Amino acid sequence: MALSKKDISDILSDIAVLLELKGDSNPFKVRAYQSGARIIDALDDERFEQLVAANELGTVPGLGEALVSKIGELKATGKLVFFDTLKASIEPGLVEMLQIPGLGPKKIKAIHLKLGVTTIERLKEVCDQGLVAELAGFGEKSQQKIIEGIKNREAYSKRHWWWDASVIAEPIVQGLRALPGVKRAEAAGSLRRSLETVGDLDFIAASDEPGPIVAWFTTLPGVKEVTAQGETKASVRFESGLQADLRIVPDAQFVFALHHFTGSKDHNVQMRQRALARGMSLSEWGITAVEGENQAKLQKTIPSSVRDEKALFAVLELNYIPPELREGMGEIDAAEKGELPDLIQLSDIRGVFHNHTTASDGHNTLSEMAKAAEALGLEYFGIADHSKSSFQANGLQVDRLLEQIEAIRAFNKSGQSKCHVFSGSECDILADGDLDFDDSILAQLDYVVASVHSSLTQEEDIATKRTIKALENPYVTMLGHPSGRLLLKREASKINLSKVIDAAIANDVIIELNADPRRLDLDWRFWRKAADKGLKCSINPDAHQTETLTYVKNGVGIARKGWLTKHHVINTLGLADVKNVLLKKKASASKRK
Ligand code: DGT
Ligand code: CA
Ligand code: CA
Ligand code: ZN
Repeated sequence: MALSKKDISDILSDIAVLLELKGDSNPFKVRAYQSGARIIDALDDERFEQLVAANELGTVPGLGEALVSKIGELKATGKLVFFDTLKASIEPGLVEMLQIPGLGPKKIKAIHLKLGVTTIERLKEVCDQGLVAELAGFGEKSQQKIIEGIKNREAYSKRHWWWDASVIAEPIVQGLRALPGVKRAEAAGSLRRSLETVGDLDFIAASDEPGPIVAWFTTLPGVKEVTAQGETKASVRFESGLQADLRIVPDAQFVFALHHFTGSKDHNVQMRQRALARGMSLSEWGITAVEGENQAKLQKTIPSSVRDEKALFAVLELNYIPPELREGMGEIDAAEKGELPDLIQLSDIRGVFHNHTTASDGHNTLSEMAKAAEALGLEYFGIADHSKSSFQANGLQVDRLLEQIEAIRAFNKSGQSKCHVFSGSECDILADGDLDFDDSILAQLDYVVASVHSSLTQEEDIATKRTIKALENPYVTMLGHPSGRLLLKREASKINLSKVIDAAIANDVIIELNADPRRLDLDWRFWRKAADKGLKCSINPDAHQTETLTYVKNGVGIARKGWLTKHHVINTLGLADVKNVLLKKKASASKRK
């Protein structure tokens, strides 16, 4: 991806800041980068590109040889070894401190040298102890400002689970659409792309009278602060720290704004390049013919009105690309060849596995859960309470598991619910890869979800072997939350997921896409390739109460990001077919015994 003029000047300013932070003894060097950034900013885009192409940047007054060669390297490779080395040579904590308002490189350097501070946590401690106020050039006031800055940074810089963001966004979209004068409104950005976490919300509305819409948006309930306000746009911050941008455009521009602000950035860059290659210029405002010999001809091929995204993609000779795929990861190529997948939809889901009840750590009983599943229109409902080693989650001992199997049989017989209940277990994979129940017990279940809940800090080869050993147990139907990550909270375990995926395929084991908004595990980035190799997916809500069965929606969004169709996902099968799949697995298990 070619770097823009702005990208390059940003990097030059960053270099100046980093040099200062590092305490480079040559102030001229720092200034050379600062002024280099300013000089480039002042050139107009086209002139800059021409100079680069003609190798004539050196003729610009103020740009020395060193800078010219660095810009050349950035243009040619998209990287700068000098910049990367410089960054790597500085404590990352110090670089992070630059994000705190009022803290520049000089002050950070002073705090680092005098108090030995290298992390933001430690910085907070020394501020709380009053040590920063005592440093020369600081004082009480600037210390207080740093404390405030750290607090705000925690609240505002954090990303949010997609689910939480969508709960806030949905009523806003509905509210916008209901306003008089709003012709169309949509949420864009990472939320629309169904990314697992969301930095901020982006709304686009079509209207000729933006004033009242801005007023409505900035006074929404829950708005804690209006961070920006203009005639056609506004930004607000909600109690949770989540920020939201609104842009209001004329209806004719809506589709271009929607496409642009849906992103991703990588997708947009590739779309613009494709447009340019065809003599067209695509932006958030519209699509036009670039000046030149073909201009007149092109003007005729570009329709006078592009009303929806399907039409926009068609101008660039592409099939419609669903937002979830717009990550710049091959979707444009596939759209050109007509090879985009027919993505799974929420309505394809016919049942759900991996749910908990009051027998372990769930909040609702078997019958409450089954009836809630029935109310959602599901044909089957799988229970998978924790096994005995998960004592912190009230895991079931063998006798309680056998009782539950009986209770489920009785429930199915009673005809209380049209939803068929499968008896399963979320069976712990013990530290050595053995399962928490003997095969003779597992054989009595309809299915088994095998999950790791303990010894999460094993080294990669041990963790990988442990999980693969569990997959080789013929009674294991599916692998639960394979990486063990908790988004924004806990890193994934060290485990080689590519090897785990291959082992799952070899052993005819399904891998779950755990749809709990905090997990979304297996990550979408693995699914496309894995599914191509033959891996089957189960979208599992891991519900611990009736209300969270709807997490399946989050799981479907992530499955779509992973290019999955309904044929890859086992719980799109109807009851009879799914029963067959489970019976076949059990039959092959008993044969192998
Ligand atoms: P987020 O908010 O961090 O979860 O991610 P996004 O994708 O919602 O990013 P955001 O809110 O900064 O911007 C929304 C979209 O606007 C982004 O996906 C693509 C577009 N966009 C923003 N900045 C740029 C840019 O510098 N270049 C291009 N080509 N597109 C941009
Ligand atoms: Ca966003
Ligand atoms: Ca935004
Ligand atoms: Zn679990």
